[in-house]
Formats: sequence, C-alpha cells, structure tokens
Amino acid sequence: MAAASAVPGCLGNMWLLARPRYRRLCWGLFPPRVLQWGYHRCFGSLPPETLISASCPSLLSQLSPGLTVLNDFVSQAEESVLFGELEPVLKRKRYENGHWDEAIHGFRETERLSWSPENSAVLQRVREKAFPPGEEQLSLVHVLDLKKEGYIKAHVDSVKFCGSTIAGICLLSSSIMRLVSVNNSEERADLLLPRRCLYVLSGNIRYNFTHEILRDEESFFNGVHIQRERRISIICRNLPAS
Ligand SMILES: O=C(O)CCC(=O)C(=O)O
Repeated sequence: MAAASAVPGCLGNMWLLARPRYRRLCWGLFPPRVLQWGYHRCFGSLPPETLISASCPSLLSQLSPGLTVLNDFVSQAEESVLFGELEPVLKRKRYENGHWDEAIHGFRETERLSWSPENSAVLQRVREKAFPPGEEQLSLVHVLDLKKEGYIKAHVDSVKFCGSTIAGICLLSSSIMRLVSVNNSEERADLLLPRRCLYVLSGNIRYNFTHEILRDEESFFNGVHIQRERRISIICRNLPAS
C-alpha cells in the first residue's frame, strides 16, 4: 500500500494550521474507579485476561470490532532506532503543562513527514495493519512524548481533522488507556498497552468512547500497578471522510 497521501486542498491547509493540540476535543475528566467485574478478552498475541478489563461483559461486543492491541509489534531494536531518530528533535523542546483544551499534561510533541528508511518500514507496517488498502491517510505522523508524570485526560479526537481510525505504537513505557462511553460513563474499559505494542481504535470506539492515558498513580490493571515511565507514542491517522 502506498504510504500516506498528501493532504488535499483546503483540508490540507486546515490540517496544517491545526496543531495536534487543537485537534483534540476534550470531554472532561472521569474519576478513577475500581472496575467492578473482571471480564477479559484476548487481543493480539497475548492470552486472555491480560489486555482489557471492562466494566461489564456486554461492553466487549461493542468494543471488539474496533479495537486491536498487538503485543511486541515493535522489536527492542526497532524501538531504539525510532527513539534515536526522535530524541534529538524532542529534546530541543520543553515539556508543557496543559494548554487551552487541558487535554494533555507534561508533554511535548512533534509531527514528522520524513523518516529514516528503517523507521519508514515500521510505520508502513503500522499503516498496513491499521488501515484498509487505499484509505487516505495523513502523511504527517504525530509523535507525543509524555514525561513520567504526564498524562492525557479523556477526550475524543476532533472529527473535523481526524478520520475513523487512530493507530499508535507505544515506546519506552507500558500504560493504561481508559475508554469511557460518551453516552454512559458507567461503560468503561481499561486497556493495558504494553511497551512496544500497536493499538488501533476505530469506528464506534473512536467516536463514541473517550480515550485517555492514566497517570502513574492511577495506572492499575486488575489491581496491579503498571509503572508509568516516560512514554512516546507514534500515532498514524486517516483523513475524515469529505
Ligand atoms: O499517546 C497516545 O497513545 C494517545 C494520544 C491521544 O490521545 C491523542 O493524540 O489524541
């Protein structure tokens, strides 16, 4: 599949004008809550009970069509090469603490069009896994660096700027991504995103559930603390349908 196509016409201009932070639409914070029922299901290559913990069993049928988590999608060697390309760019920036939409704390970010051949090959794998052939994708790849204390509050990505699918690889740290239904805050699921995994959120999940990355103090999965370290996510998106 061809790599991302250029963003066309005026949408392209809007896209370029809209820095990543302006593309998020924050739906507010949901307090951490102990998950009541432990129903789990396998996604990707891990056995059951390891990657998702939902507030009720019926939620899984809503979530599963649009949710993929692939463990060890990126090898340790690939992680180092990706980090080697990104770190010089990231370390020139300062971590920021919140901004107008208050969605992200303790972060720095960049967008990247050109990648080394090795890293382009990894991103091509992401694109092939996450998007159907021929789907128009954003050529700019979003890189988000959360410091150890950083976190992302519950939000739904702007429908104006992002299409139906969000695909991210997670470097340097495992984390918990919480999904909460925008219609019923009792419907929620925690995903364990292991370091070097690929996750894909698509369709119903992307539009009807907020997503957030929990801070270290809240990073518990089935009662086990998942230590949050500095985390870099590399996120590919498709274009909204015109
Ligand atoms: O860091 C991540 O994996 C999620 C990023 C995110 O929520 C966003 O950019 O909207």
